[in-house]
Amino acid sequence: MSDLTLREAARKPDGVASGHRLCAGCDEPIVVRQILKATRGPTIVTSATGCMEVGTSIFPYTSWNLPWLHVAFENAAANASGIEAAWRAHRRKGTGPLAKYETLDVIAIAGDGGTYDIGLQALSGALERGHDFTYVLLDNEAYMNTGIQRSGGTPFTASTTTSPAGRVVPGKREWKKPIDEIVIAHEIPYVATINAAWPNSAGFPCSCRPRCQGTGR
Ligand SMILES: Cc1ncc(C[n+]2csc(CCOP(=O)(O)OP(=O)(O)O)c2C)c(N)n1
Ligand code: SF4
Ligand SMILES: [Mg+2]
Repeated sequence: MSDLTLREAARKPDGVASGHRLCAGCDEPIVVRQILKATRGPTIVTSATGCMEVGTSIFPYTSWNLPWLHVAFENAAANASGIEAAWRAHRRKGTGPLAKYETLDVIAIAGDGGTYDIGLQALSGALERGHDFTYVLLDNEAYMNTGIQRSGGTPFTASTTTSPAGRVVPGKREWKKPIDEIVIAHEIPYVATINAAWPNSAGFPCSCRPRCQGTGR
């Protein structure tokens, strides 16, 4: 269970403002808001491209009420690693803009295309090195914002523009990649699947962080 009650969460400011350009009814900004409510702060977010990114950062506007970095499609986890390593170096040397922060919540956000496929190498490296950040996979099961192409996260037989279902082929011919098992195999302290319908489940991955830090990973 999260230490954060719904009442406390409701009183905290939103990390993502309304007025973004994601589809009406999209749950991605809801989930991200819930996760950001559970951070201790200060918080830095870095996003690979995807619906959540392009829908919140159309120039000259931004929906982000906290430091937020765009990063290339393949390296959200590498960027988060670098931010966390920079903070540790600043703390160690006692100098630099991050030196004054006793805690820093670093959040990397990427879609299924940016995680199951193109960002997997950066994610695996970051997990293996044991960087202290929270990685949020927003799994809508296809490359959605570029026109619904199939990804490694698209389920078996799903019809997409690059795996169209027809009389001969029933849709995607491959199974959904077991990303949770791949991540768990790196022996990191905490992995969870979350759902916008259960706000405390979204808050938990971040509010458990102080306890996870004791593991040294
Ligand atoms: C290296 C690279 N290849 C392709 C693109 C084009 N591109 C931008 S977003 C995107 C799809 C992202 O899919 P996913 O990660 O699942 O996020 P979603 O749009 O579904 O939220 C693609 C192919 C890019 N920006 N960079
Ligand atoms: S296509 Fe993208 S913005 Fe629209 S509902 Fe799906 S995830 Fe949200
Ligand atoms: Mg996707």
